Amino acid sequence: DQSVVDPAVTATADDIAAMRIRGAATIADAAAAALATQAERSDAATPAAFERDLRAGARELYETRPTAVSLPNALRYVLRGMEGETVSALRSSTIDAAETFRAELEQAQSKLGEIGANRLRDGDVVMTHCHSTDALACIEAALESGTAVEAIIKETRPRKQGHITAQRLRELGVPVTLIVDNAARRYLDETDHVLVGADSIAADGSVINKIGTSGLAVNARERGVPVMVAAQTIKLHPDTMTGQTVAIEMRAETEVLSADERTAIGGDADEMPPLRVENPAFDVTPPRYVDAIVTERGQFPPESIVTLMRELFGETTAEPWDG
Ligand code: RUB
Repeated sequence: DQSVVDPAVTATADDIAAMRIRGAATIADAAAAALATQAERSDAATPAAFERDLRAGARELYETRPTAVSLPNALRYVLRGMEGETVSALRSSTIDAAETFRAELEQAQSKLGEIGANRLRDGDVVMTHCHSTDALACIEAALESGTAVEAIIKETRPRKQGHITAQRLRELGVPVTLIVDNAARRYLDETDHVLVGADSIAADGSVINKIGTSGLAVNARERGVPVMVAAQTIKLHPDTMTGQTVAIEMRAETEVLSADERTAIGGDADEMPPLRVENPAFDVTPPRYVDAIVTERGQFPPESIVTLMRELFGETTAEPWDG
C-alpha cells in the first residue's frame, strides 16, 4: 500500500484509542479536524493519490474504537464531500466538508440542549452517568433560561468520567453530589431525571452508552424516575436498519485491575487457571427503559427513532474508506 497518512491523523487516532480524546461527539469532531489537516497538508501528486491517502487516513481513524457511530458517520460525511477533478479542488472540498460537519455538530448540540432543557423544571435533581457533552448541553441550556438544577453524579468506574462531569457542572455553578456507581439506586429516591448521552442508537431504539447505563435505567424505571437520553442525530447507527448489531468495545484489564492487584489476589497462581477479567466499555439499554431520546430534531420516544434514521441516512452503502 503506497498511501501516505499525515502524522496529525495518526496522532489523533492514537489519542482516540488511548481515550485522551473521548466521548462520541468529541471523537467525531477530532476525526473530521484530522482529515481536514491531512487534506490541507497533502502533497499528493494526483487526484487519485489524494483520494487514496484520505481514505487511508479515514481507515486509521475508523479502526480506533468500535462503538461510537459518530466516528464513522463523521468520516463518511467528510469523504462524501471530497469532490473535484484536481488535487486543489479535492483539497478545498474536503476541508469545506470537514468544517461544515464540525459547525453542524456544534449547532446540533446547542439546539438539542434547548430542547432537552424543556424537560427540566426549576429545582430538579438530575442523575448523570459518565461524561456526555450532549447531556451537559441540556443542563447548560436550562441554566441559561434561569432553571436551577442540582446533580447527582455517578463516578463511572473504571475510568471515572464522572469526575469530568462534576468539574464541568461545578464550573457552571451547579450543586453536585458525587456518588460511587453502587449507590445509584439509593439516590434515585432523590432524583427527578436520569440524564445520559449515547455512543450509538440502534434502529429499535436501543441506546448504547457507557457500561452501567442499562442497570441505571432499569433501576430508574423501578423507581419511577424518567430516563432521558441526549443524543444528536450523528449518534444514530445506520447499519442497524439492516440488522447489524453495534460492536461493544472490550478494553484492557489494567483499567480494572493493576498488575500488583492481580498478583495480590492470586490471579496467576500456579495451581489454578488464570483469573479472567472482562472490561466492556459500553452496554445496551433496551428501548422500554428509555422515556425520551432528545435530538436536535426534537424529542422522540425510542420506538419511533427509526423514522428519523430512515429520513437522515436512507439506504446504507459501502464505506468510502473500503476500496
Ligand atoms: C463516553 C460515553 C458518553 C457518550 C456521549 O464513553 O459513553 O456518554 O460518548 O458523549 P468514553 P457525548 O468515555 O468511553 O468515550 O455526548 O459527549 O457525545
